[in-house]
Amino acid sequence: MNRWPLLVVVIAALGVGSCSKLTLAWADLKPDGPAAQPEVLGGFGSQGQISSLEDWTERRRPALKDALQANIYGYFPDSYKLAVLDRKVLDENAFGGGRLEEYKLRAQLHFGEATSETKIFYMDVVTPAGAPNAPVILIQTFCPRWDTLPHPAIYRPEDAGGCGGGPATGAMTYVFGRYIATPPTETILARGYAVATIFPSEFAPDRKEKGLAALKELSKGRAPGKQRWGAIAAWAWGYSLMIDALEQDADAPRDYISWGHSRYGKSALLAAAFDDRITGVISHQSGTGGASLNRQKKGESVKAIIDAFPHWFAKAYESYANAEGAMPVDQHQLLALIAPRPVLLGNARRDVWSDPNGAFRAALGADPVYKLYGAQGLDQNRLDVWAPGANLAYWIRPGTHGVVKEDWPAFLDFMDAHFLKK
Ligand code: GTR
Repeated sequence: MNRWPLLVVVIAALGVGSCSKLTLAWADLKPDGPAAQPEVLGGFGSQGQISSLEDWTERRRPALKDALQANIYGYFPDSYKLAVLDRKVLDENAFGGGRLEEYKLRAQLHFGEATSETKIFYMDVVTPAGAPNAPVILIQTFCPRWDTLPHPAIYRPEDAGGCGGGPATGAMTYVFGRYIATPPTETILARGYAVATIFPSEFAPDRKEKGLAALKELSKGRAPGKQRWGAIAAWAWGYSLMIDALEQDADAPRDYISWGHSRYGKSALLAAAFDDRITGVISHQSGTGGASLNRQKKGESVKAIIDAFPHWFAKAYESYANAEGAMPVDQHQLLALIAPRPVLLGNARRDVWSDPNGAFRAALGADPVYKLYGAQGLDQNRLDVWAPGANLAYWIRPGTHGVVKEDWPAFLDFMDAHFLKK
């Protein structure tokens, strides 16, 4: 008897259970729930007034960054250094015509006088032939670098696992979509974009105990009272490290687009909020702690996320479990920090665990700040309008949690609208 179908279903069910809750509910296609609420620091949003762009950039923006670090994500390091230890071309003709390079990197960070343990990790980059300054999509996924860019020359430590090959991968892509681990790199290159990837678990493992231990080590020496950062913030820092490495030999300004799905969707947003060199974001199904409002939310609650992933956030976030209403900040303010840069929020109608409607209402709440810059913020009043040219673009498709066939064409259309040099 052929047992594969049964095995695939069992693995798939386990995967869905741990990564997003399978549900038959679907998101309402009109804003459905309270508008973005906290009016931190005099606030903005439906009632809030910001007196000027200067008021926003000089006063509220820095204060909001502090509030997000203090209440949700923990503190980024005071300073850090990235060194390129080695860089080599692995293949001049990879993925249908790209130059594949590998960087060996060393990061060292400081809180106050203390220096953390040094972290060594790798980055792989593929650039379209003849376009050394192509916009770069910075990618982090659940799977190691050698799965994101499958190529035999990519360095992998001995005995290193991964997502590649075998029935488990089949089950994973069956449940979470064909692009969950591996993007369509040939198509991306042909459309004129480079891809860079790191596996952030190389410096901040996505594991409760190991992750917390690494984060404590990475936070050594922070000022008393400053929250230890969580993995979401450490991975966000990972996007900045990638840019540091790529910038070292850039001979022209480049576009950098932080790309992430789900937990890395949260980090991709946070990275752009804290690093102005990121010129665009694609944050797919980022949910709680990402684009979706914390208050009165559907799907994953603060309690559910900190119980399942205690290493993702600062300790302070725990105090808002079942008390989301007391939060002095909310996720529309994270989105507003990215203004006026282009952001795409990707969603799926039945991925109610990540609360697509809450993400839409957060975008509505961030919109006034886009307008303040004179940028086209949200150009839709319901969830199912697709306006890729808007700087706050919201995309929803049918289906569930994952990166599926329809998603990358939408991501590419959004990037073409914003980053393709005419
Ligand atoms: C889920 C988690 C979500 C989301 C997801 C993922 O289990 O509850 O917040 O980030 O994992 O990363 O796939």
